[in-house]
Parts: sequence; structure tokens; C-alpha cells
Amino acid sequence: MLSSNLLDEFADQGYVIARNILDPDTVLQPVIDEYASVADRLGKRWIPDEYDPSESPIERMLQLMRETHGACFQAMDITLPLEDDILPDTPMHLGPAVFHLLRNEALLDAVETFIGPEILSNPVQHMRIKPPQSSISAKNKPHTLTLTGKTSWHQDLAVVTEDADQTNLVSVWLPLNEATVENGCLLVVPGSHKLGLVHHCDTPTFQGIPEHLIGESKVPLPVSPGDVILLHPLIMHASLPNLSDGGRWSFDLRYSPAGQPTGRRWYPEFIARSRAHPETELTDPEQWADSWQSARRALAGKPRPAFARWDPADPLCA
Ligand SMILES: O=C(O)CCC(=O)C(=O)O
Repeated sequence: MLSSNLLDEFADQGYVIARNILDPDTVLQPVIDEYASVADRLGKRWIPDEYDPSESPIERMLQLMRETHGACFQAMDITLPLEDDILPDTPMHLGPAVFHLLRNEALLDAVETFIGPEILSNPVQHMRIKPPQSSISAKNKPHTLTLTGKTSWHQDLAVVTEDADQTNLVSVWLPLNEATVENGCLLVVPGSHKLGLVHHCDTPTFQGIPEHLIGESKVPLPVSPGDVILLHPLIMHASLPNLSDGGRWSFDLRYSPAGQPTGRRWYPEFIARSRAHPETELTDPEQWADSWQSARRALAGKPRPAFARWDPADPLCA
């Protein structure tokens, strides 16, 4: 468990960094290895002539991103797309190593400190591979860039449906390689969670908090593999552009107390930890993958689930 100092810090600042709580060798390396296999599979399919399997896993993923102009990203993400049509074969990555990361004991211990012992894995979750900005072509779809480029200022509560406004959501952000100021680490406005939910734009040209509402003190959060950043759902945060010549690789996951709305009711949730009813925990990675596949079947070919929290024609965002 994290110390009560960290609880106080979270209440005051809206975020904490739990340093060195995940063992890079036993917890992160299996995820890296799993993605190396994903990259090899995608490489053979998408860019058989150029793909270089002798590169490191992150370089292989960057090569895929570069040569496919980001089109292969959906096959590496751990969710269905929010802004693309869902098809019966929309790809996702739902491997056992990712599932074990979602259920990692040390991670859940940290989460338990903030939201209690009945923990739901909330389906608002992404893997992000962020290529050097200089290698990103204009052929990338804008909404792929919101996940793989610089992220604009937002509060996480703004990207879930209103039924989750009272949900005790906690966001968990963890790097698989060094996240630095140069390669695009997270940026927060400490204390900004105390302002409540602020206005967001969601227009075709701009998504996020308008500049004039963002506080003055913007603090970058460089972190290392093994560290975990926990964010209050109302803290204003963004990420810097990747100005390095390497990649930035991370996961952002969300947890909320069992029984509270997730804010993405059309996607599957599962009990990651229950001290009261351990028999309700999902322990089988295949069942987790099946739950996403059945969501995909249910959603494929249908109008996209409505997410109309912010007016796309909002004059304040023009
Ligand atoms: O990883 C990033 O660049 C941004 C992540 C983020 O904004 C989030 O997890 O809400």
C-alpha cells in the first residue's frame, strides 16, 4: 500500500508518482515481448519487404507506425476505436501479458489506496506508442494522432459519459521506456482538479481545454519504467511533443470502484480485485479477450455509440 503521505499529496495536487512499484524484468518485460510478437505479425502482413525483425521491439513498432502512417496502430491498442467505425474484424491487441499487467498486484495495491478494495478495470484504456514528431506524416488520421502524438490539455472525466460524473475514477499511467521531457512525457497542472470539470472543446479541429482555462503552472512528469503515475479524474493534463529521435511507449489504464458507472457502458469492464468476493475476479485472459470480441460483434456495423458531452459546433471553440 502507498503511504498516507501519498494520499494527502493526491488530494492536494491531483496526482502522485509511485516510484519503482513495477518490476521491469518480471512485469514489464512480458508485455514488451508480447508486443514484439504483435509487431512481427503486423510487419509480415503490412510491410513484408521493409520490416526488420532484428530491431528492438520499440523500433519495430516505430517502423510499423512510420511505414503505415499510423494505420497499424489500432491493431496494437487495447480497446476498440472511439472515432472510427467498428467492423467485425477491427483489430485490437488483447494478449495475456497485457491482461496480467491490468491485474498486477502492486498496481492494484496502489489503486486500492485511492479507491478501495472492490476494483473494476474500467475499459477506458490505451497502449500508446509515440513516434518522433519529425517522423509523423500528414497521412496519419487526426484521431490516431490524438493517441500517438502530443496530447492536448484535458481532464479524464471529460472523455467519459455523464453517468460517470460521480464515479471515483483513477487513471494510471505507466511507461515501458523512459518518458522524458524530450520524448513527450505527461504534463500536469497541480491542484487543477479542485476547479471541477472545466469547459472542453470537441470540434473537428480542436479537442481539449481552451488555452485560457489552463492554469499557469505546468509541471512535466518524467518517469522511468517501473514508476506509475496516478491521476485524479479532474486533473488537467496533456503530453509534450516527442522531439527526440526515439519512441515513447506507455499504457494508460483506468480503475473505478465496482458498481459505479464506467463512462463507457458499451465496452466491457471486469472485476480486477475484490476483497469481499474474490470469486468474482476475472482471472482468465481469454475471457477478457472474449469480452472485447463480443463487444465488437455487438457494435460492428451499428452507428457509433453516441458521445455527445461537448457540442461539436460550440461557438466558444471556434
Ligand atoms: O500518454 C499521453 O501522451 C497522454 C495520456 C493521457 O492524456 C491520458 O492518459 O489521459
